[in-house]
Amino acid sequence: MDLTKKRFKEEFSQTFENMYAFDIKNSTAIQQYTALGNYLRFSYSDDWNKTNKKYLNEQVKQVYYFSIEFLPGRMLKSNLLNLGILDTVRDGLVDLGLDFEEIVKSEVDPGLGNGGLGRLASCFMDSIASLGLPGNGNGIRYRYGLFQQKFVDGYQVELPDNWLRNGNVWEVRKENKAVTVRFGGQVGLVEAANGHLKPTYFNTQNILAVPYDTGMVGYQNDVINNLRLWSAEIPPEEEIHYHTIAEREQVNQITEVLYPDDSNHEGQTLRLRQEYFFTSAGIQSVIQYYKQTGLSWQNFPDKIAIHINDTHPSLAIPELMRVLLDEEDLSWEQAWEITKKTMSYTNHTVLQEAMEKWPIDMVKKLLPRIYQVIEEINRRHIEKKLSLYGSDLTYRTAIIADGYVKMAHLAIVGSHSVNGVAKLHTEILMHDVLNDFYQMYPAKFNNKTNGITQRRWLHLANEELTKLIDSKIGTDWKTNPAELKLFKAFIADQETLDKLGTIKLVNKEKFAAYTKNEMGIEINPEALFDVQIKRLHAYKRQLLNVLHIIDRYLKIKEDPTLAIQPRVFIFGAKAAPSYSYAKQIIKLINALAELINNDQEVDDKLKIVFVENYGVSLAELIIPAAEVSEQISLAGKEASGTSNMKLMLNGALTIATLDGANVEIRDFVGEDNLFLFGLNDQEVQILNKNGSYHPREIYETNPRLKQVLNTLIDGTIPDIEMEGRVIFDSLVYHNDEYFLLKDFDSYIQAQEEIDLLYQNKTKWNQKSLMNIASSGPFSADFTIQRYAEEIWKIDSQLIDVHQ
Ligand code: 26Y
Repeated sequence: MDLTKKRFKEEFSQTFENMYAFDIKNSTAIQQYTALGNYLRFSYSDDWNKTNKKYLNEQVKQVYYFSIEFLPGRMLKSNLLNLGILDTVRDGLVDLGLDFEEIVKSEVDPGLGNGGLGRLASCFMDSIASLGLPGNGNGIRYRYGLFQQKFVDGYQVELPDNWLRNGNVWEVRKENKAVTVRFGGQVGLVEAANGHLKPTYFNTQNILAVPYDTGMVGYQNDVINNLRLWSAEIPPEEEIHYHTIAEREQVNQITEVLYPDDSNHEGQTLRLRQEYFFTSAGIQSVIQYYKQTGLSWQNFPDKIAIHINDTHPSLAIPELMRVLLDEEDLSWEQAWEITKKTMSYTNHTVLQEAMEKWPIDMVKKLLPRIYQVIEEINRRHIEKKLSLYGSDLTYRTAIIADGYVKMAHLAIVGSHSVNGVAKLHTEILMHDVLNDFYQMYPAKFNNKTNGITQRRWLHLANEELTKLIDSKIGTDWKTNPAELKLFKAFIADQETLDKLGTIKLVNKEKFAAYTKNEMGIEINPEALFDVQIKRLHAYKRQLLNVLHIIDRYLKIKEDPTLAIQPRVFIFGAKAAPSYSYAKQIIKLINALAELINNDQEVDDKLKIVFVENYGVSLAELIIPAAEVSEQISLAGKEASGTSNMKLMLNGALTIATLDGANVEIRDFVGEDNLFLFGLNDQEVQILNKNGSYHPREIYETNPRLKQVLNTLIDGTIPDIEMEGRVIFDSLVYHNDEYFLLKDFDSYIQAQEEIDLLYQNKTKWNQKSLMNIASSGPFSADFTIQRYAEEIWKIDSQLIDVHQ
């Protein structure tokens, strides 16, 4: 976007005065932010409109990314960067006497996701727009995002996240595009004009789905795609039927709050309502769009791709069938062909407890027509496969079984592509978790290793590192991240290595200022910063990290004069409110922090910082300051991980199990540049199969580990009587499901190697540089290119993208 500083200052000041009718000098940062956001939205609205029109007029194929979560983070800076006016605006604001960073901070972080899956969706939206690909997001506009986390006496307390309190400058409400979503009622057959009997719905509850659109600004390419989030309202003509506040509330509830759980499927009707609400609204809006093209239904899959992000939107399959059958009068065969060719599905988990399944009666009652369609999909699926695969295999793949509708089965049967999110994860899907389906549909399965947008996670989060890279290898890497590898040429350049060290130190100082001001914890920026940031889960093994910290603490206590590498252990993690074990681990970490941070003898040698309310904005502060990246999940459990990629990109060295995308990180950066430890996936499987794992024996025979574990129950760590006991028992007596005791020694050894290497700054910085330079392949731009070419079959609308 062309914008001079002079013009910006004039136009922005004018916008401010138009909005507020007073002088900008007397305004608050929030008002300045609001005016600036509005100003930017006005500035790109023309391109937004043009992008839309181009897609329609040229009838290009488009993808619709259906996701129940999007976690975009603050948008002001990223929009400025992508519009190409970050420096102009920043300078202009300084001239106006305003504080840019304060303005940035007044944007509330939209917490419309739990973690990895939602953040991935947002990285993908950035890449889709930046590559000039015709793509749209479809999701829910939650009135309240993921809860705000507070610690009270070390315990997690959840407060509502009223992210819309000050409004949302980026969204545009489009009541002209509202659609009706129907729940409940009955299905009857009524004779249609052509004499056929046609399913008709009676006594349904009709909900108005109102879209709020947000522009997804492409990186300096004039492309503005659309993210459409739906809000539930009472249709004005139905107001008369709502007599009590409780009845009205039931409607608002649908889009009131995000489910704060990413591991335990709960069979809650409200969640099913949410899922149908946004998929039905999305499908209807796609259909409305398609009708404008005037093309025949047979061409639908040539123009539309619909992607199902995990099973949450998999009702898109029967919903598209319903529309094609009941509203557009297609035959089952025609509708099914179109649906399968249109839909593709990504799986994000191997955890059984996170696999969605809905009680038959619930689906029948809430979505009677959809249930009929699913039944018929299932009947035909079984009928077709029975003779080919025999009854055992075939019935294991049934969509309706054991009283439930199995959403993953529906998603696989109803789409043409099924992908995992890292090489190892896809292997596990094919050969283990989804093997029955792999036998039936080998060609559907493919891998798409996750990626991250380097624009947010490097250009914006780490401007100094970006400048250093620019000064060494030029700026081509910004549009072709593969070029980052050119940075390897500086592996022996002392000046570059020193600069890397200085940049890291400055980022650590920034984080230290945060912990001091916001948490009252002083940390030494010269200490090694060791970071584990992700949702709290037993399988992610934050607890293994804790055992290592206790081991260090004991060492220091045994010999207070010990020369040990000072470390700061940084945690950021929310636990699902109903996940009590995870919450007990939070309490344990906080109690341990309390003990260690206040122990004079320990001093600077060891500190624990557990940041409250971890989210995208905190990640942007922590990641550039990180030196060690903890990716220590039990092998075979983490589908991919994406913080591993962000940390590597910012020069942290990874300590890892061979799990998720860590395997590919190892492949790209080389075994010498990260620290591997622990069981691999095969070994875990064997131990699980032959039942030969006895943690109690390890406890009894490993004196050091015994000492460490005993601190959980012997009063060493104050105020964790209950939690300490539960955690101790889970490890020692209840079979240590995630093999912490088994991996303990090897983890400690890897940590010792880290300490040792850190003594040699040059060598450390060399490995750091290798990590930065090897992270290009994890750019979401590449991931999205593969989705576009291999699954969605959509083309970039930029003329020079393939040059
Ligand atoms: C059904 C409900 C309980 C549910 C809600 C959210 C289940 C799962 C989720 C979210 C899952 C999620 O975030 N998975 C993560 O996806 C990332 C992106 O692919 C992966 O990197 C990460 O390994 C995986 O845990």
